[in-house]
Amino acid sequence: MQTKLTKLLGIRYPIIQGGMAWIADASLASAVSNAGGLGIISAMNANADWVREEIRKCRAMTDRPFGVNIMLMSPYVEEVAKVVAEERVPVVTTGAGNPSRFVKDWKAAGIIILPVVASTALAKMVERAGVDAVIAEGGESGGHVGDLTTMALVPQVVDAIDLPVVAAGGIGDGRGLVASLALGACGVQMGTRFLVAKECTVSPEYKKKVLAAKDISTMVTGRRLGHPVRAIKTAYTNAYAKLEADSNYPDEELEQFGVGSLRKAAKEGDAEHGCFLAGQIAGMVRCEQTASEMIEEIMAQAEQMMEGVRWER
Ligand code: TUI
Repeated sequence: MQTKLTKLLGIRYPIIQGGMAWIADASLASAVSNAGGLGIISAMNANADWVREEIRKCRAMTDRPFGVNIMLMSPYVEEVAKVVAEERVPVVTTGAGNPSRFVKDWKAAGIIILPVVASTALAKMVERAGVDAVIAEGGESGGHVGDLTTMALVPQVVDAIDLPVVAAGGIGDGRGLVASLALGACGVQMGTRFLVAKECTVSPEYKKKVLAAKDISTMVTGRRLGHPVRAIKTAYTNAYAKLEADSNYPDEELEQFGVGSLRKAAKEGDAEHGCFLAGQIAGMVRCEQTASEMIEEIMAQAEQMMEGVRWER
């Protein structure tokens, strides 16, 4: 399936793997790229040395294009922004902020830039800054979420800018891919489904929680501090929600309550103190598969549905 996205990135299938903090490393990224999608290394809150090492590991495991996701709230964002330019990473995606100030340096290094946006306002700003495409992510996604749903956001972003738009949030199979194309997107980004890829090095407990999830198993916490995140409901998210609703509980202590929770879930599988970020499609994720099996299954389902249907893509 050729689309504006496969042509822009030089990949076989219009599927980008989401940049999941503490999870998306060179192992998962290279597997997705080798399977014909675009694998992404998450720079999360890691420093420049860690990011450089993962980039080099990924290059050793694939000769296909791959990307790095830069979380713009990271304390190391400036040094990581330099590393991706020095290493001439093929693609950079960004999250949780406005990446406009980095665009000039990244374009000078030949990098294809795809910011994640949660509004038409940011989509227009990054278009003016000179990015190549945008990823419009609805609040069905896991992790840091915006207010709009994918169904409402994607067509409005498509209408607002002249760049290719990738849909994200709530997409986990071929039906979601075809629906995204119908909304005017040229491809999808998926995170939650890839959590249970065989090549995903996340803790076994994390995979178990995703596989056991049903439709209503996720919730959003963190609105009070301005950083809403969607995660699987656990004792930890329930405790967080209680503290968040308690106006006598200070913001600083709430902030402290969240520190380290992503790492504890991803690396240690700590069910009590870990925050297991996942999107609303967790309930559709049924089995562990290789990244290649997932992508081939999604594409076969999408191609079958597309038979007889031809939209611009
Ligand atoms: O960024 C994500 N997902 C994430 S980041 C993350 S790590 C984290 N840890 C603690 C607190 C918060 C985050 C886990 N998951 N997705 C991309 C995304 N970006 N979703 C929404 C946005 C977004 C929201 C507002 C992007 C820009 C924006 O505008 C801000 C501005 O400066 O205009």
